Amino acid sequence: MLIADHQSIAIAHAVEEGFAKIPKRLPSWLFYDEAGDKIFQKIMRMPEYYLTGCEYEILNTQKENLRQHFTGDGSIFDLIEFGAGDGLKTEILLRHFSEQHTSFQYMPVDISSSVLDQLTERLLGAVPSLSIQPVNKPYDEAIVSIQERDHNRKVYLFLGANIGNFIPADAEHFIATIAASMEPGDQLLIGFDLKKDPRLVQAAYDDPHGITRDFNLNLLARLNRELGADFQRDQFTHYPYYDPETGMTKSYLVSMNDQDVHIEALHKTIHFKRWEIIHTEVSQKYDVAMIEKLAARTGLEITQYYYDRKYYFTDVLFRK
Ligand code: AVJ
Repeated sequence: MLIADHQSIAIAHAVEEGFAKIPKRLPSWLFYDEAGDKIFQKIMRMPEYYLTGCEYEILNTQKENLRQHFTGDGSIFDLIEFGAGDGLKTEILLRHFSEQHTSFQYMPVDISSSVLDQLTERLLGAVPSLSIQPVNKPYDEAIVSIQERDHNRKVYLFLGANIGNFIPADAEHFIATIAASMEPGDQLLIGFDLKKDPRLVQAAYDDPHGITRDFNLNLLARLNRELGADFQRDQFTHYPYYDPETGMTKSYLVSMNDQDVHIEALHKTIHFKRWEIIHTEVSQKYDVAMIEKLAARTGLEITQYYYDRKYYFTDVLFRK
């Protein structure tokens, strides 16, 4: 039996909307259920997925520089993070800041309370002196409610190339929303994956182990589990495509046959033509010109670019 809680109603809406589009699409936030979180951890550990290692390197090498920028005039700051995930990368900063007796409170933002609970428990175990205030709200609501809570300086984190899941126009819109709430002296650190040898990007999303394939196909398994759908995963194939001209990687699930799929929660049968696609994800790669344009259009100034040794990735510090 299907249970109509808030979460599955939101999923049903998103799926109904996505499948009505041409081409069909599913939103990439749907990847992250319990099974998807586990597969994503595996992705982050595979050698082809260079992004994670690059950002670890940057944060480890630059943690003191970042601390000095964040500390500013020495007044307490709120460190607000969107999409912390398992928090392993942020932990590098949190641990260092605590060791240096930096005056800040950590505010991870997530719409999933179970993700926040797990993160809070793990970080308090790893960094016992940490002051942590989880914010269980959508990003836009969180930005407003944190403003109302205290008048501390704000430092926003959006790491892990999560911004890549937005098409550039939506990325601009999201950054503009943060920028609008920033006061002079507030800062924002964003992780961008950079354009590079197209073969390396392609391999990161089309790994030979089939882990990214499983990640993509888990969407269908999730719809089977949560919406009572009857997708057959061997009837769809994972196809990611990197376009070095635009820097955009698009991931698809391609229907290998003409088929009907019934979705119980929607009381609907969806038809897929042979070789019809479902667009499931965008992973945008940037260059410096694109980042400068983003800054200019959102009214932010760039303080510093931090790179890994190979120049595959950059964490960029912005200020108002
Ligand atoms: C978590 C959005 C940064 O786009 O690289 C990894 C997700 N998708 N492999 C990315 C992902 C396929 C990832 N982000």
